[in-house]
Parts: sequence; C-alpha cells; structure tokens
Amino acid sequence: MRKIITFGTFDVLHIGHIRILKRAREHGDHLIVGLSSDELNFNKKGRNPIYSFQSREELLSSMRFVDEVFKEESLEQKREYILKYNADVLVMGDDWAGKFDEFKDVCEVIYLPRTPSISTTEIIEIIKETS
Ligand code: C2G
Repeated sequence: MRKIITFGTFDVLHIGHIRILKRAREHGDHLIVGLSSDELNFNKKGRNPIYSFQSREELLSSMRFVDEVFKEESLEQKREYILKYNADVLVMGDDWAGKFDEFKDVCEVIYLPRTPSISTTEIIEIIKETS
C-alpha cells in the first residue's frame, strides 16, 4: 500500500482544498492529513481559525478520499510525522514549492499546483466587506 501524507489548516473549506486532497489521493492508496491544531494556526497566521479543530477534522474525515486525520501540533515535527505514519509520499500545494525538499531522504515529495483565485483569507475578507 502506498501512503500519502499532506498538511494544512483547511479552514473555511473551499474548492481549492477539495481539489488538492483529491489529487493528492490519486498518488497512492491511503491519504493521511496532518491537520493544524488551533494553536498552530494561530502561530502560523496570527489569528484563530474560523472553524475549530474539531469541526475541521469532522469535515475532512467525511470525505471519501481522506482516509486518516491527525492533529499537527508543530511545524518542526514533519519528519517525525512522516516516519510515524510510514508515508511514502508527501504532497503539498506549490505555494510550498521547494520548502519540504529536505524530506526527500525519507519519502517522495510532490508539489501540486494550487487552485487559482481562491483562499480562506480572501473569503474572510469578502464576507467582512459585504456584511
Ligand atoms: N490550496 C490549494 N489551492 C488554494 C488554496 C489552498 O491547492 N487555492 C492548498 C494549499 O497549497 C495547501 C492546502 O490546500 O497544500 C491547505 O491549505 P492551508 O490550509 O492554507 O494550509 P497551509 O496554511 O498552507 O498549511 O506546514 C505546512 C502547513 O501546515 C500548510
């Protein structure tokens, strides 16, 4: 079995998230998502996610192309997570291109093109402007 791992917050789920997960799953048989904890998201983006970890986890787990979800507590532990979950492939959006090449000694690293013109930040801005 070929296992794929990916990481992210997946807050205010949108089509870009769905597409990357679906395409990631096509690289193997079992997709594992390292889902940022609320604290990690705060550290990364300077704000709390709109949806709690529990809601984000429930949303991701209900997708047919997501097989497993775990809590990513720290950005520094990627290597440990890759090894712990026995991942053969790490898939990330190309906004991270080159950033995870250091893990090529333990798994294959693939960057997939992002879906243009949509992001959680942009959705939040639009809602703010129109409310
Ligand atoms: N994504 C995409 N197209 C978009 C928006 C996002 O393909 N229009 C992808 C991103 O490239 C990422 C995934 O969806 O691979 C999750 O996006 P985020 O939740 O924004 O994740 P991010 O904050 O980039 O966290 O250490 C890695 C980080 O935890 C990744």
